Amino acid sequence: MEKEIMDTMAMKRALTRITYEIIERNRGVEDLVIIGIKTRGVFLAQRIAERLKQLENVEVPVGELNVTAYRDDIHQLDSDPNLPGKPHFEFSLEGKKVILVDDVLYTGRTIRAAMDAIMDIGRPKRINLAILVDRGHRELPIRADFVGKNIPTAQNEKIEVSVSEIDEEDSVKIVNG
Ligand code: 3GP
Ligand code: 5GP
Ligand code: MG
Repeated sequence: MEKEIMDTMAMKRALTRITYEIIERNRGVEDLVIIGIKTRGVFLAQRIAERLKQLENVEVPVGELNVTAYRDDIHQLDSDPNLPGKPHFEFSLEGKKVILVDDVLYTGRTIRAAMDAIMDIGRPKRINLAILVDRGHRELPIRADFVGKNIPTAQNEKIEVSVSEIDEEDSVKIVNG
């Protein structure tokens, strides 16, 4: 059983609100960089950057982060020589205000890994977290600064996030079982 929680317009409004909140919290966009966590976090990060351009007429750098190598359960995976190592961005993180972007926040382990990866290559001034859906069940003391929607879930429920760049549509659904 699945139930749609957000459609195209709802996602659009949530991302627009988050963008305004980012501008307000930072009193502008100076020294901002946006880092999207693969896979869908990257498309959300790009959309926020597009809105920042529309609203503030500034191109904020966007980077992509694959946190696989920094996960705390990595030893459980087959050791893969093709695992990405330290991240690389086209821009420096030194002294920057980083906005980390992901689609779903759950245990918080992905964000811990992302912060580890970022600290490995630089010393940003600050890291904030923007999330489209917070589904609860945190296992670490991590919270989001900007939230599209809080969707309390049972452990056996999943949040299905679709983005038109790689899926057929923009939607957030709650899926049972
Ligand atoms: P994403 O990379 O676009 O975020 O983790 C790979 C994909 O599996 C994710 O896509 C996410 O949508 C989906 N997924 C669904 N439930 C889970 C979960 O509990 N943990 C993880 N890591 N991914 C999940
Ligand atoms: P965490 O590390 O906080 O447990 O999980 C966050 C990451 O796992 C996110 O990048 C997200 O892609 C994925 N994830 C965890 N639960 C879900 C879920 O219910 N739906 C989706 N789409 N992704 C999830
Ligand atoms: Mg994700």
